Amino acid sequence: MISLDDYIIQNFDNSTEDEAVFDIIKNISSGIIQVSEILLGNNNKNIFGDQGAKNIHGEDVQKLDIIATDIFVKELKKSESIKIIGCEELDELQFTDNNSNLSYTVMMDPLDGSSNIDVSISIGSIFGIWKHIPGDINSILLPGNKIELAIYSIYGPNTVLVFGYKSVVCMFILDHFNSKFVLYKDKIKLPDKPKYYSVNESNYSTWDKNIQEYINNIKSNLSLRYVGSLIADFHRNLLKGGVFLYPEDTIKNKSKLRLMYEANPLAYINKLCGGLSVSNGINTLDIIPENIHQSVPLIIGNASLIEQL
Ligand code: P6P
Repeated sequence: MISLDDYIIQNFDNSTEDEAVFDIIKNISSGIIQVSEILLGNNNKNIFGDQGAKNIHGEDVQKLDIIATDIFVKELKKSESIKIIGCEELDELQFTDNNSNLSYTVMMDPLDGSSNIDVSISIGSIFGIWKHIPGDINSILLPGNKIELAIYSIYGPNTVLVFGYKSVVCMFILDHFNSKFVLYKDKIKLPDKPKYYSVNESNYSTWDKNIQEYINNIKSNLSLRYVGSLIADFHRNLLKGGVFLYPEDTIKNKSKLRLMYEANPLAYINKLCGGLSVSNGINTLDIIPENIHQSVPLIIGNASLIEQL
């Protein structure tokens, strides 16, 4: 089985860009291994539960949210090309003192699905990486269609790393004994025949009527699977085919999922696998961001299912 490092060496060229991206993937993969080992370790009692604070979105911060944030910020700063870090758990952008001529911005959700930590349901980490023009403030918040690299991990029955770069999506599984990722599948594409739909149906009354009709129509041909971790629901649907929805609450006029570090990286990977993602009727990847923590409705999965909407 081919390791992550060997796969990259064999498939990336030795351009300065590919070398910078390789370095970012390696440092993020190191952070994923550290988070995975904490979850599997025997000191779990220290990582469960609330940290006692609330994040910018008013959500209870879990202890592991902070642990994961610290791990990934430390690892990202090792990459000379990373200049700016945005994070769900950090109110403001962090600027590194790296001084390479290539410059990247990382937007991350260090631990998605943290309400599932203490009930042993899969959680994960999500990263979107954009090129940044030093000194150009307008190149910090870019739309998802400008993403250079997207990565996510799943901490579940096994630890998975998926990245999308140039036109390819690859999946690796962690060999815990040797602490290295090995290739499971590359050139991943959504299956033609979707199997699942994923949505919190308890919110039905808050949805736009078009969404209500859409769900009523698709449910007869699909099975419902919803675990409450975006990353786990998305990953299952990417491999088996399906659609995930977190529609806008039209009564409170608010959406839950974050554009920059949840919707965009997954919409980018989904697109490379032949899928489609929409938010309020437009392609998620085309949304011009207004701030790092903005929320959007998200409907993402097989293009054939999204086009029905
Ligand atoms: P609800 C986890 O907190 C999260 O942000 C996503 O990972 C997940 O899809 C969603 O919230 C679940 O939200 O309202 O269905 O519990």
